Amino acid sequence: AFNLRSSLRVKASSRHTAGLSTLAKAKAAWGDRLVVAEEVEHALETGSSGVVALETAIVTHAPYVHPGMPHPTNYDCALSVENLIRAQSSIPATIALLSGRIHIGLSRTQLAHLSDPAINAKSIKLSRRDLARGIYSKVDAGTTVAGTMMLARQVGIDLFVTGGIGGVHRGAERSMDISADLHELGRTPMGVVCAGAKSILDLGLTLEVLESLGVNVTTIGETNDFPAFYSPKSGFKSSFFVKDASQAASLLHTSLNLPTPQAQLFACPIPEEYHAQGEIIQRAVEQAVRESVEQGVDKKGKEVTPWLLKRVGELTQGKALKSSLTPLLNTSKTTDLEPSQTPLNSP
Ligand code: PSU
Ligand code: MN
Repeated sequence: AFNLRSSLRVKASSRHTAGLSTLAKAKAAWGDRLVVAEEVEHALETGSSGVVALETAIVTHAPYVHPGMPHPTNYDCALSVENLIRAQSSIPATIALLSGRIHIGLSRTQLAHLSDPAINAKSIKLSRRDLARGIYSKVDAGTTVAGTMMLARQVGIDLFVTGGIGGVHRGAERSMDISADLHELGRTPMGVVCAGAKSILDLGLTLEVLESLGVNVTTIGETNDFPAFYSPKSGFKSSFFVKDASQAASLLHTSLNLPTPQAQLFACPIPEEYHAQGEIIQRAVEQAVRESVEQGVDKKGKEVTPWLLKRVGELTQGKALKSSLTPLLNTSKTTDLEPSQTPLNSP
């Protein structure tokens, strides 16, 4: 979470607007379909603090998304992330659909509602394509990276923090299963901070598609190693690296002030001390993927991910869940940023 501090944020947003703020325009455009929490509205309108968007698909889709957080871990984790952001004097804006209305910033009661297994069993996983039907059917929905970015951008939020982004699935050359997250990164100008991509994906192809879509990938660290969520290195390289969060903020500031729509994707490797544990889990992921191919499960479309996650859970006796919280919590700590005046290093 880079707190793109007041002046910086206001400057970046005012470029998009003449007279009316982005938020005021969004309110006019969306009417009562849009509900913005008071503290989020205050921060956006006054620039008193940075605002950081958060997704909720990992809250509502506990059994199907990776890391597969069961109740009440989903609620606790979402709240911990919000608290980490507050600790860096930014305002968290957790985004979801509640009864078909877009909410930017959730109360604890709303977050608890969304985390409840009885409720989230009926919730939809909302990506860009799902917005109209979600509003029309007045459902509750957890937003994916794509869904969250799209809605955050509407109200003028410049920064979004998550664990792992979606990407290109293994075997996508046949299945065409490529997450809408990648396309959203190619069309929505904001900073997205992650710990890598979902561990079950094909990372090489994911980076290729990001390049095709015009998305720069920046590692925050000493090298341009692209992290693999559970471990600091994936064997693949990012297109750029910066040494700390303040350089990242400067790059983001530059990007937001260009008249081009792409997001800047930042990858925060997990700290070295989690590496060993991460290796064990990544090996279980590889084994589960191999078994899915042997058993023909890999051809079953939407069933593949839940199957793989269940198998990884069995193979690691539940350790995967605990470890998967680390990268998410870590990205949420990489944060309060004064923009740096020092020049960016080039890889
Ligand atoms: N990262 C993970 N696990 C997940 C997700 C991300 O490690 O489950 C969620 C995010 O909400 C992401 C979504 O945006 O999965 C992508 O889903 P799909 O591949 O269906 O686009
Ligand atoms: Mn998909």
